[in-house]
Amino acid sequence: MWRWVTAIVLVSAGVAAVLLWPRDTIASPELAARLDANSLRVDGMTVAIADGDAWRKDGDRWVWHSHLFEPDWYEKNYRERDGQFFRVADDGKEYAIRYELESGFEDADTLPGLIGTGPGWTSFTLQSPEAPEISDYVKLRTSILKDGADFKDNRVEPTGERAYSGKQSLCCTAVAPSSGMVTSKASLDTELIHFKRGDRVHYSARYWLDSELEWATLMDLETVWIEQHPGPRIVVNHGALEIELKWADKPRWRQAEPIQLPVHQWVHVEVEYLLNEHDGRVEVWQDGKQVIDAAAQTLPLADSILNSMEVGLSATQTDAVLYVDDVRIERVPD
Ligand SMILES: [Ca+2]
Repeated sequence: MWRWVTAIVLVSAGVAAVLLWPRDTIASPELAARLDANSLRVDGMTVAIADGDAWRKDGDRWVWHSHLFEPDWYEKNYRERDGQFFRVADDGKEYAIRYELESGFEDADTLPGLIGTGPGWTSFTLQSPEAPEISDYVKLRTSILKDGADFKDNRVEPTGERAYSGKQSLCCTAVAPSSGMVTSKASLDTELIHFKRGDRVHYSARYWLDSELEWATLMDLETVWIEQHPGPRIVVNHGALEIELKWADKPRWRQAEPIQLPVHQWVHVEVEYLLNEHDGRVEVWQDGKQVIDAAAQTLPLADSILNSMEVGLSATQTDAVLYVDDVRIERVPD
């Protein structure tokens, strides 16, 4: 089943990076010429990517920096038949990819019931002080799904406590990260989606905040084929919406005059991305009012496929409780 496959994919990514450590740490003249033709500035460094590896310019040499992705990730993980694209899971099963997904969280009254191709969610992430490392939260996920185990400190679950539509919404509860942790997470995730360069992607959801969020992310679109899973995300910074591309220098698009997200009431958040590694666009609406409209880089690389969505508290720096309802993501015409 998909749920186990997703967990396996996440664990194996780190191992692959170690096994594929390249022998040469200085680029050959042939490779250097390719790198020179495609360099960019990140963090004050000149870097370039070739065949899945990142290289850093050091004087007139290119020095190997890190392994970012498998060069054959697409051939390994996707199939095309009669114009239909399929994602190939680790067990060889094929899943038709989707250009739209919606959820009102009415399918089940417990978290495991939301996981599956029917409801549309394939995993969840509960990274917290009681499950701080990848191995901890993968183990927790397995025990919740397989053994019916209870949550630890963070929770993500359908609730009848409040709803924007129907009888339920998704409630995400997270405690602040402890020292040494980068972030705390309580999100519901799916890898059934598929958006690429040139696509216009519209996201709409209703949120209810229990308190003002100091710094948190409400939705991440990611490619899982590059280390650290880069992609654009919806950020709440000191209570106001902004957009960040989690990649390289992490460019951000903020409101000129930030409007606070209301607390203790439903608020409608909509985001539209035109996907491009240079000349994309990002638009944000809060309760129907446009608050951001900017030219933006919205894809890490030209061939990146955004195949994962995390909804809920995909990151938070403080204790937080968030309700989400009527999530919809879709590819829309220009
Ligand atoms: Ca609902």
